Amino acid sequence: MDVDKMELVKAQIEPFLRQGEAYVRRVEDLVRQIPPTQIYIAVGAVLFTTILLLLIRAFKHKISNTIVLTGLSGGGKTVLFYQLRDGSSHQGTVTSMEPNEGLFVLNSETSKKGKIKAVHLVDVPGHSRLRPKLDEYLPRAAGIVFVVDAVEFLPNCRAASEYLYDILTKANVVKRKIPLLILCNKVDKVTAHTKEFIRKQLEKEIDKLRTSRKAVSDADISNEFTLGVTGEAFSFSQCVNKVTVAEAAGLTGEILPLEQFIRERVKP
Ligand SMILES: Nc1nc2c(ncn2[C@@H]2O[C@H](COP(=O)(O)OP(=O)(O)O)[C@@H](O)[C@H]2O)c(=O)[nH]1
Ligand SMILES: [Mg+2]
Repeated sequence: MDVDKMELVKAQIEPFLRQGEAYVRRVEDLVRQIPPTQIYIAVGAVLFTTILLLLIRAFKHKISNTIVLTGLSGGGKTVLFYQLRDGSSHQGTVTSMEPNEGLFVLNSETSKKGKIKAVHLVDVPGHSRLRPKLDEYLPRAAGIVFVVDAVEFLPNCRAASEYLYDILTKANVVKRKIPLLILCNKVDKVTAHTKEFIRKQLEKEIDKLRTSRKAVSDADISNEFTLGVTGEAFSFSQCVNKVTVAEAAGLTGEILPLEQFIRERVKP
């Protein structure tokens, strides 16, 4: 009985098999009619496209989505971090919990449709004991945000300039030309200095630092890169890195220039 069934199935399948064979033969005939060069070209084109697509994918993975948020303590980094992530400053509600790292979609973009890329935001405080953390994150940063307190600027100008100088002379920052945004924060206060004023003061201070640091590095050759053009007053436009200046108020949520900078560096 089983044998009979098998025969029946065979008989049913056979016409299909024969059709298949005929089809394969037809394709073979067709292929034989095509000149071999055309086949080589076609195969080449397919291979080339495949390799290209694979390369693009590999390259896309390499593109960093890390933004480093840094600056002297008290500038408003933690508040900015919360504004970017949650759209609120969490003032009074969160006290001890200090975020220093997160992977998230910017709050202002959560309602947007389409492809949105999450941003890896790292808050690296300016304490010298945390500088190794900076060395860890800077090499793979897509952008650096240097937060400056625009209200308490003058007393901190020297320290901020020194910190900025250190960042802008780091080998991996210069070589990779990582763009840097100087964010003058707390402009909601009437006593805040303007970004033009802050930029000029920082440039003046860095100009002074250049002379003193050069003397040091000439002695023990420790500094990685020099800043600016010798014999000319320092300005950020001389930097290999693109340096821009913007204003913000993390506390009141005026952070559009910051979001634009991040989005420009971390493309979906
Ligand atoms: N007026 C004003 N105060 C701010 C602003 N951003 C932060 N602050 C205040 O500045 C202080 C330091 O902020 P924080 O985010 O902890 O600075 P961080 O040390 O850089 O992380 C806090 O008391 C904040 O409330 C702002 O945009 N405007
Ligand atoms: Mg903080």
